[in-house]
Amino acid sequence: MADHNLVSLESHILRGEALHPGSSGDFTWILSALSLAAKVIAAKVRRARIEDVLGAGGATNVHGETQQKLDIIANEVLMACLGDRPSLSVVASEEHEEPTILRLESDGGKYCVIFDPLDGSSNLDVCAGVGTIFSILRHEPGVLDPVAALCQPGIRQLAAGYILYGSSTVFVLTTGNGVDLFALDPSIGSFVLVTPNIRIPARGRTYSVNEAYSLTFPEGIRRYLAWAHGHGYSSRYIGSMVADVHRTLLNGGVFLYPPTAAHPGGKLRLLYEGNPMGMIIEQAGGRAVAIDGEGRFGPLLEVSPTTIHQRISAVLGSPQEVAAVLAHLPRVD
Ligand code: AFP
Repeated sequence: MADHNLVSLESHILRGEALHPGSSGDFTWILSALSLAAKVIAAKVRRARIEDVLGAGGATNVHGETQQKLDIIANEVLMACLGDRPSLSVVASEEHEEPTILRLESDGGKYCVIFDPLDGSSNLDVCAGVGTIFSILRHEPGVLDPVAALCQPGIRQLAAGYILYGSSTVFVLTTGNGVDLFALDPSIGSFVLVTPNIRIPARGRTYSVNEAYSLTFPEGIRRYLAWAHGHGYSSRYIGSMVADVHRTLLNGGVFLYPPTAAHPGGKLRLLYEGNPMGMIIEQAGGRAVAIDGEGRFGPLLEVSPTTIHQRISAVLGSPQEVAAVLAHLPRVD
């Protein structure tokens, strides 16, 4: 590709499909639904204050968190855009307790989509960055139970991505062959490729964690933070995983959500947040690990989920920075 070529998200996906002769185009069709949903949600986020859809919607989601009005709207937009894609079997939203079965395998259902419609939504009222996160899995043939179809380790994801509604709207996508970044050009209504094949810097002296909980972090994480304080590190934390991970991806550093007193097993949702963000980071040359309160750790993408709303503690980012965190955890033999 010549540098001056203008490539939209849709043409980029079609080009990828052309590399696989015999491809049915089903997968491309799903990604185009996500792109459409992203544009609709971006427009709604931009007009949120004008349309008065900020603030709590009243209901609580399955995690006991108050749903913001825009959470509910974003969820409906995604369901509406994905609902008619003929190859989709099951979708799971962070906002819904149960997965939605769209069609059976015998009726052509081949793929599952998992999404967090508006991550970081507690930041909406203050105009800080929020995002949509998604993960696409193959529906393994013969698996009838929708929960079993979704409970696959992150290494089996076919694609993952996020859309950050920040000072500009960006769509970050991996289909397992590197990570590409598209920016929404509002004047033409298209996501255009701005950075192909993003690589995360190997290092970056920035850690991103909610340090207010540090008294209840495992001792190894507290030791790491004391080490970072003495080694010239900066701290950056928005409280919106998409925004915090996006900064980490571009600038390097490490993002952590360790076990805390409030969430001893971790707060991040494995299927909705951990796996897709972990795949993006690893596809960009970074590292994503799951940790526990005793200092045990292992590859995040190899964790086998048992429930769709399972939570996890994770560390992800530049390979050298993740290694620096792990070096402070106690040895567990
Ligand atoms: P919300 O979507 O409820 O705002 O939660 C966002 C989130 O799951 C993730 O995006 C953040 O990294 C994390 O929670 C922030 O949690 P703390 O507020 O406990 O730091």
